[in-house]
Amino acid sequence: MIRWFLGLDSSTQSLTASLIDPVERRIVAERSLNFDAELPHYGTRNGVLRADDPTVVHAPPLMWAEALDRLFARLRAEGLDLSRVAAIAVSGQQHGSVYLTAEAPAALAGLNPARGLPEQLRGVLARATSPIWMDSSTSAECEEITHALGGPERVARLTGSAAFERFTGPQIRKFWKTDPDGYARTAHIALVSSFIPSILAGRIAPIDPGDGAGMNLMDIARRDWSREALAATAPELARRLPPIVPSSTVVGPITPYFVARHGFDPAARVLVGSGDNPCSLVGLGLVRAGMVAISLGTSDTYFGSMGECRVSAEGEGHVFGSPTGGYMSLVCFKNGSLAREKVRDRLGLDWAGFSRAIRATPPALGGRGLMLPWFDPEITPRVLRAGARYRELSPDDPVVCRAVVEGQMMAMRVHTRWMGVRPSCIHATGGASANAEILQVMADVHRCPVHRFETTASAALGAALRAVHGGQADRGGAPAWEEVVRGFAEPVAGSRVDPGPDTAAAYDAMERAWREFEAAELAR
Ligand code: XUL
Repeated sequence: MIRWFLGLDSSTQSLTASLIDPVERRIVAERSLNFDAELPHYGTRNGVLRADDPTVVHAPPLMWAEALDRLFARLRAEGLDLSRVAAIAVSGQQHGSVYLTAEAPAALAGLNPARGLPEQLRGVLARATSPIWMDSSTSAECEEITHALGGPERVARLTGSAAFERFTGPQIRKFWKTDPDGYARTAHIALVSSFIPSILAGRIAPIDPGDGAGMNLMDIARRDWSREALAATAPELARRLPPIVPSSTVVGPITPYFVARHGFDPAARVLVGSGDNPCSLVGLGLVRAGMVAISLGTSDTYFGSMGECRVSAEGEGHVFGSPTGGYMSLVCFKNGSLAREKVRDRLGLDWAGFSRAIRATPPALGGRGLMLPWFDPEITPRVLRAGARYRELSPDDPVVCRAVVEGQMMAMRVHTRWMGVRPSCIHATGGASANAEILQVMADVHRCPVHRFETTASAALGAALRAVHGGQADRGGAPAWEEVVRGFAEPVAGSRVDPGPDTAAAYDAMERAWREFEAAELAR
């Protein structure tokens, strides 16, 4: 009997399962459970609970737990035999934290299959709701931590990111400051990606360097807790955190609860969890240094695999541990689809017209005209005063279609240089990756081949592939990552776009002018 591997992605709005067969290299099933629709008694909207203060965004951890039972029951109802699952790995929305009392280990170890998870876990939560990545209520705590650690550059060099409101350390500090009794009741702090494996394995699970790096608490170079960062965050934090272990570590066999309730094999292994971005890295096949994905969505995200740990001196983007052993970067550009749509709408074009305008305009606009697409306040580089900037260019000229895409790609080229790796290939995903002209500009500006990826659940797939790798590593033979992802994380056939033969010089010249323009606009 061929064994299956299960990836679970506990994301903001849903829990997704990706069940794969590594021998025939096929996805056996991919199913999602939407929290709002299927667990309405938690009262979430888009998976979250909002407070009067718009910066406060939480979610109920019992909902994430109950979703496990629901999704497993549904897979079984479809006739999928879960006893075939050899190993399970979890992906979680990054940064979110769960606060557990000293009674949690006993409750997890003794889960009774005759009763549901929420009623058995409710009593061990030291905090009823979990702050998640959309919460931005910790600016004061970010400042305090930054000050204690010696400035933003120091925090970035130490932990892989400057202090960010959504990161777990600032959130823990806020909890300690605003609810010292709740903090005192907390014996264990979990991430979403360690809470789910804790339930599955029936014991407090460790944290991996992929999601540990999203806390402002981990020494990014050593991949272990930074005593200094812990001290700057909250008292006696070390004893509340589990160890950090490599992403391929097996936490233990699945707990008898899931064997009795859903028919899992008692020998099925549960791996340490990781963040959704590190899991997507694997799910998109970025298993070698220099491989990059660009996701063209509402915001554009550039994330890539790095061999060495390098951090941006300007605090641009984030560095997380990669589940494949090295590091990954993640840089977010706020003005993505939104900026492209603004240009298209102003010119009264549809997407076909937008593409025609790109084709009709020479690379780098023939050396005439530049644009910075900051329609909204920008994250990278940090721009608070919104408004697109034009040099020698009218916003009503159709060449702006090419200018906006080139401006976006040049911003990525310039603001990811700190990674010290020239991309060897780019995997393009997200809605706008269907546009051939945009992919050509991407290939030309970054000077490497671009492949299109059509993935809907790259984090769940990445987790399933981690389960294959970790499940086999545990048996003594760690397979090569290229071999693990082969046949699963593959680009759309025939989608390769190569850089044009004579575009390099034009974009090198453009880069010089563009850097000068951007510096001048940032200084204003
Ligand atoms: C990454 C981040 C988000 C969440 C979404 O830093 O905040 O991508 O991981 O799930």
